[in-house]
Amino acid sequence: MDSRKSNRRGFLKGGAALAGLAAGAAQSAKAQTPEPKWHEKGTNKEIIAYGERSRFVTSLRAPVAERDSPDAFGLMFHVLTPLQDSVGSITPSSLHYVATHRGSFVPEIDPKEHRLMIHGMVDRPLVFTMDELKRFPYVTRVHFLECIGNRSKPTHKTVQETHGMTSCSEWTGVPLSVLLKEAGVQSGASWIVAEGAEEIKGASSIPLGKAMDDCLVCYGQNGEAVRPQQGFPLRLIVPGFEGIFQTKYLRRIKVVDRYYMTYNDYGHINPDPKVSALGNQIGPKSVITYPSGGQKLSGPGFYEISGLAWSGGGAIRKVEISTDGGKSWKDAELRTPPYPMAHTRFGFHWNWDGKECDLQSRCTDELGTVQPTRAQSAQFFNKPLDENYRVPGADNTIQSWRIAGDGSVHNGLA
Ligand SMILES: Nc1nc2c(c(=O)[nH]1)N[C@H]1C(S)=C(S)[C@@H](COP(=O)(O)O)O[C@H]1N2
Ligand SMILES: [Mo]
Repeated sequence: MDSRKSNRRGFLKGGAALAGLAAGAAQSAKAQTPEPKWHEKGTNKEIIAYGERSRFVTSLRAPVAERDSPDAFGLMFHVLTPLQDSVGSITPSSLHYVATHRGSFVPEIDPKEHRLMIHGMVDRPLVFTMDELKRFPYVTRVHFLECIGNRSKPTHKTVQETHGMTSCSEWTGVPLSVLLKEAGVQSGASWIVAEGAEEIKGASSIPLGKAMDDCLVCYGQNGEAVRPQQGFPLRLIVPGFEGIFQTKYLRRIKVVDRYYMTYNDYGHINPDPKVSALGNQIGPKSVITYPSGGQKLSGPGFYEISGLAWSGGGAIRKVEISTDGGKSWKDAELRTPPYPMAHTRFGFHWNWDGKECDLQSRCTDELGTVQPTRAQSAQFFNKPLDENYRVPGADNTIQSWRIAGDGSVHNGLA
């Protein structure tokens, strides 16, 4: 049976309920919407010089549950994107998750003083100023980032807690391959080590093949300069690889002939280049953001299930939805262009009958890889789930949201 068709039928059935909800509006829109109050003219700097969102929109990032951020010493740790309020596929820069290690403060870097050095196994070691970098041909691409620590636990209540360490931006920068060709990579080179400017240096070893393929040296994010928390003035984007490779405050790239165990790589990467070339890729992964944990449905009737899907293996090809805890699946619709290694929004028309049920999403990427269940993932890593029901490796497993009879939504792991 064509599941799209059945989804469509569901939508039409739901039309009646929708019409009922909106009936009051038909009489006079003017009468129902009060006259707006106005911001004080000319006095509000935020409104004139740099736009602020409405004060009625209050969605915020939050620290991970176990750790205050900033802590008692004023140090900052991971903060999570409020995915439950997300629409479309781009994360507002202000709400991008932040992962900062060993509690580093956000470095304040003067772009006039910042330099990028490329050296090691190259014919011409080069040092670029920001102005020089901006003279190179650039590209703009949409890519997600995700921290390897992004994993769902039974104690997590909301999608911000279970999945908030992933975000998606439009990145602008120079292809790393262009800069490496300018420097002239010597034969025998097989890896690069990328280093950030701040105290812990955020260094990562990256296979040369990946560096020459699609990595970007970025100075732009969502139409403006990369934000300080995301690496201003320069950051490396390694599309589809786990977060730790996306070196912020990028100041140095060394071309080398072997893998280096840097601070950041410890425990993150397999020293065998063949294994690591695929082992560092994220996903495929997806999650329903509405309805999700902590939200409440107001009663039986039509709902639009909405969520995000992404994969380090390329573009998202398919997203399926189950409303019966994974027993049966129907195709969702992709609602944003499925760019490679980018968040892709999906939607699904659903009529809730008011009974308790489990909602799940499952995606497939362009390699044909299907998002696994927790049991399948444990089997893949050949290790049992731990006492917190966590998967042993990177967690790209299917997330379940339980809808209770009163419409409240709960983590299906709990
Ligand atoms: N220089 C530097 N780069 C870094 C890090 C860091 O601490 N310092 N953290 C890494 C980790 S673990 C992740 S998940 C991503 C997070 O990027 P974001 O903070 O922009 O979300 O940056 C990576 N790059
Ligand atoms: Mo991370």
